[in-house]
Amino acid sequence: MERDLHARDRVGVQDFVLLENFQSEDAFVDNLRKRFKENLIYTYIGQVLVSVNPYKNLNIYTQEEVNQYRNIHFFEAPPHIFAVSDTAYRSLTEEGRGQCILISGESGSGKTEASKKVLQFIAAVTGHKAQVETVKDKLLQSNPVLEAFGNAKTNRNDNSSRFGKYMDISFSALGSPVGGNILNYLLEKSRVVHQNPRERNFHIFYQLLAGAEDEMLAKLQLKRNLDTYYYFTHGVEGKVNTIDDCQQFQQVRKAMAVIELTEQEQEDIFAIVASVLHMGNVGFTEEEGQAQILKPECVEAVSKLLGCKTSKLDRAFTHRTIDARGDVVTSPLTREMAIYARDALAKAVYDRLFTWLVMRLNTSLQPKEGRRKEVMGILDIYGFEIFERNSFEQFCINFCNEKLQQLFIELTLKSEQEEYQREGIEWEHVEYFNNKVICDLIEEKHKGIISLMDEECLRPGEPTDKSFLTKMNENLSSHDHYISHRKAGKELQKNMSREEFCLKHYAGDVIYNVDGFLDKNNDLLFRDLREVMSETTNSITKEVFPVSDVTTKKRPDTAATQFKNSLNQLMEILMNKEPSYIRCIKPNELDQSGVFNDRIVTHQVKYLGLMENLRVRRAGFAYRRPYEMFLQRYKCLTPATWPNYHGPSKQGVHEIVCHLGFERDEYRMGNTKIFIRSPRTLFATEDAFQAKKHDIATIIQKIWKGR
Ligand code: AD9
Ligand code: MG
Repeated sequence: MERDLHARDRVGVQDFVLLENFQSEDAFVDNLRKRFKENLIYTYIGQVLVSVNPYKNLNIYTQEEVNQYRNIHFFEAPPHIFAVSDTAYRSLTEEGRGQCILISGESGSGKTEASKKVLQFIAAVTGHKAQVETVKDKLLQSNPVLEAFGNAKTNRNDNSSRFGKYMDISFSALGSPVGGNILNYLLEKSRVVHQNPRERNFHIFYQLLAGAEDEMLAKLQLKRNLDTYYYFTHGVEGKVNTIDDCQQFQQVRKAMAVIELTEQEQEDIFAIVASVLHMGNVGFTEEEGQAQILKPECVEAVSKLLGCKTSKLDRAFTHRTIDARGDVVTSPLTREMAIYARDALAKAVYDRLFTWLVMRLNTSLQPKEGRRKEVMGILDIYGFEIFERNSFEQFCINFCNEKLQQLFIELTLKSEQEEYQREGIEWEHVEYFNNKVICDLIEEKHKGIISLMDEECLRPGEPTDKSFLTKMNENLSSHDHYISHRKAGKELQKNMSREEFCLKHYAGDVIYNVDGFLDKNNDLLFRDLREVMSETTNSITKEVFPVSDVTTKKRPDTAATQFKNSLNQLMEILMNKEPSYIRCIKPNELDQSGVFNDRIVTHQVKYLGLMENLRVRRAGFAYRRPYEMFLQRYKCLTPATWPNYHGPSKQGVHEIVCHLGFERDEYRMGNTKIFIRSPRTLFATEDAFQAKKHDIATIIQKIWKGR
C-alpha cells in the first residue's frame, strides 16, 4: 500500500477509497484500466477485492507469492487473492471465526478460477500429514468431476459453470483441512436437450465419446461420431480448441477414484450418461394422433443400460396415466407430448445424477467425527445476467443476486458499524439503497412473484404464461420495481412486447419474457416414467427416483419455490460467517488478453454495485490504520517522535497530526486506529514523508561525502 501511494499516477491507486473523485464511474474505470495495462489485475475497495480477468497466465500464483502473502498484514503488500485468502484463514484459525468467501461476477469473469486460487492457497499453507493430504487431494479433485458434469462451452465461456456452488472446508483445531461439504444450486438442465448455436452440451458427453476405450463404448452401445446424437445437433460440432476432451476424460476417471467412487458406481454413472444420449435418439412419429416410437433399438439400449423392462419403458414413453381422485386413466400421448415427456426424462435423469454426485462427494469429504472445528465457505455462483431475451433461468439467477446484494449490504454496514463501535467512534449514518424491497417483490408469501406463479401453476382450468402475466400485471402494477408493458415509459415500451414484464433490479432494469415460465416452474415428469425409473436396477437411478416419489399424492415444490428455499438456507449459513468479497470483472467479450473495453467494464461496475460499495466505504472514513503502523511510517515528520520516541503509539500519532495541522473533521482517534476521512489528507501526509525522506537522504549523503 505505502509503496503504491507514491506510484499512484502511473499504476493507479490500489485501493479505490483513495480515489480523489470517488463518485465518478469514469474515474473508477480509469483506475481499473491503468492497473490492467500494468498486469495489476487486483484492486481493493477497503477489504473487498476487485479482480479483472487477464485471460493469460500471470506468474503471480507461485510458491513465492504464497510465502509473500503468508502471515503479513492485509495492507502491507499489493492487492492479491492470496491476501484475502490469508486474512480469512488467519481470522478462522486465530480467532475461531467462521469465514465465507463470496465470489461474484458475470459469466467468464473468473469466479471459478478465483475459487481454485483460494483453495490452492489453503492447500499450500496447511499441514502435510498423510491424512491431511488425502483430504486436500479430495477437495482439489472434486473440481474436475463437478466441472465435467456441470460445466459446458457457452458463447461467453468455454468452461462455463452451469450450476451454483457453495463449498465448505472444515478445519481441525490445528488449522488443517479435515473435510468439506458442497451445496449445489439450480443446474441448467435444459442444456441436456437443447443448446444455442455454437454452444455445447455438458463436457462429460464429449469426454466420454472422445476418451473411453473401444470396449467401454461398445458396452454402452455408443459410437464416437457426434453426428449420431440428436441431443448435440442444436449446438456445435463438438470440438473446441481450448479443450482436450480425451485428456480431460482420463483426468476425470482419476479424480473419480480419488473421491472414492467404486468401479461399480462409475459404471452406473456412465451407463446413465449413455442412456441420456440414447433417449435423445428415440424419436416419434404419429398415427391417428398417437405417438409411435421411431427407433425401438434406442429404447432397448436405454432399458438395457438402466436395467428395466423394454416394454414398460416403451409404453411409458408414449402414454400417460393420471390418477384423478381415485380414477386411474391411461391415455396415449401425441407426438408433441411424447417428445416433451422424453426430454423431461432426460433432463431429470441427468439433473438427479448430478445431485447424486454431489451427495456422493460429500460422503467422501465427510470429516471424521469430532475433528470438525471451524469452516470456511467458498461461494461460486452465477452473476447477474441480462441477455437479449431473459427467461425463467435469468429470473432465478437475478433473484439470487438480489439476495446476495442484500446480504452484502447488511454485512458490510454491520461490520463498518462494529468497527466504529470497537474503536469508540461515533457512527455516522450512511445513505444507501436497500434492495430488500425487490427481494420482497419476488419472494414475499402470497404477494410476491413466486407465490403468484405457484398459484397459477396450481390453478384448475387452463393456466398459461399469458394468464400468469395478466395476474402479475393486476397485482403488482403499483409496485415501484415492477413495470408492466402498459406502465412502461415510451423508451422502455419500445423494447418490450406484450408477453414481457420488466423488473427494476438493484443492478439495472431487466425485461423478462414469460414464455415457458409455468412449464419450467412446474417441472413436470410424468408418473409413468418416474415409475419405470424407480424400478431400474442401475443403483443410481433406482436411488434418485424413489418409489415414494411415485406413490405420494403430494405435489413436489415448484422449481422456483425450491430455489427460493435453498437460497434462504444459504443466506442463513452465510449470515453467521465473516465474509470476504471477490468481485470479478470480464475486460472484453473476445476472451482476449490485453483488451480492456470501457463500455463492458462500466456495465459490470454498475451491475456489481461497486460504486455503491465504494460510497458506503467512503461515507465515513476512507483510510484507517493501527497506530503502530502509522507511527512507524510517519514518525520522522515531527521532532516529538523523531529520531527517538518511546511513548504510547496513540500519543505519538497525535503529535504527528497536530504538527501537520490536520483539520478537526478530517480524522478521528479510535482505540487502536487512526481514521482519516479523505485521501487528500493522507496524500499530503505521504508527500511530506517523501520530501522528508529525500531531505534525510541528502543529509546522510553530505555526511558521507564530508568524511
Ligand atoms: V461462469 O459464470 O462459470 O460462465 P467464471 O467462472 O466467472 O464464468 P472462469 O473462472 O471459468 O469464469 O474463467 C474463464 C476463463 O478465463 C478461464 O477458463 C481462464 O482461461 C480465464 N481466467 C480467469 N481467471 C484467470 C486468472 N486469474 N488468470 C488467468 C484466468 N486466466
Ligand atoms: Mg464458473
